[in-house]
Amino acid sequence: MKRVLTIQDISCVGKCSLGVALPIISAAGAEAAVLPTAVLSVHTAFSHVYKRDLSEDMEKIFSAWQAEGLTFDSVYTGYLASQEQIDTVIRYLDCSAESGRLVFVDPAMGDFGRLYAGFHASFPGEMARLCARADVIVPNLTEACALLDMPYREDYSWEQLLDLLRRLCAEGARSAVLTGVFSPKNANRLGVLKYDSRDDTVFSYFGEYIQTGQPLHGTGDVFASACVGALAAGMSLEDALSLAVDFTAHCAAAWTQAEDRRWYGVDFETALPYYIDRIREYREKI
Ligand code: PXL
Repeated sequence: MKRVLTIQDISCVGKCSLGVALPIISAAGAEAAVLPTAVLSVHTAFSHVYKRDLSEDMEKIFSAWQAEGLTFDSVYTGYLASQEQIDTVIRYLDCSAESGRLVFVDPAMGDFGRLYAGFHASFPGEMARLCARADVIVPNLTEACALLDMPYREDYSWEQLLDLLRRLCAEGARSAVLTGVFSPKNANRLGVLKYDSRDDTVFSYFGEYIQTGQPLHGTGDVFASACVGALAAGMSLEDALSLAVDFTAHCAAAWTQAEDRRWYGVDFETALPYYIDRIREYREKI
């Protein structure tokens, strides 16, 4: 069984970060090891947030794991609570380099052209240093623009989006995947655009765009976790991305059908059987 280490916060209420990564990676049939970066009473889109930063503990946990000789098949980072934490993760990656280990970075920093509450304008520059060490990065447009210190614009052309991805790879990432991209041929299809620097290839996949009437929180975390789980199950990056797009659409659809439509997160719970079925179908085919 693959062992995936995921490094992100635990928002006690909020259906994001470790709250979705743990169940989704487990559903993929992989072992989920966690390193919480912070404990938050709720995620930062709420108004009253109590936060305990775990930077000091992270360093000690890494050391304790190294003393145990613990290694991971993949390392998946999400919301990091401070620039110091980015340095800690980079140090860990550099001193524990294992051949064949997948480094997957979701530079969770913002959405809709704005950084999440609490992040300083210098944070994306630090996050770019972590992205440079990744095999796969999955920014949304806000994060991609912030990483490159470019203006956020919703009307970038297809060629300009590809150029963003090429630039992200030029900084070091092997594959750069832009999330939340509309199909240029069909405005009802939403998905991903990937550039792979190893073989200079472009891949895109679009699933159903679910009209929700309001922005949904936590979909980036659901998407990234589903992709990491599918990779741990053995799928190619293209197949894992396609499944993650479809699963995220199912989570949004489940949310639209729920009676209580909680504003702070999607209903990934009721969509999990779909994800498990797709992973099982893949396993039965190979
Ligand atoms: O969903 C990304 C995320 C993760 N963790 C925390 C957040 C957010 C987005 O707002 O606030 C604490």
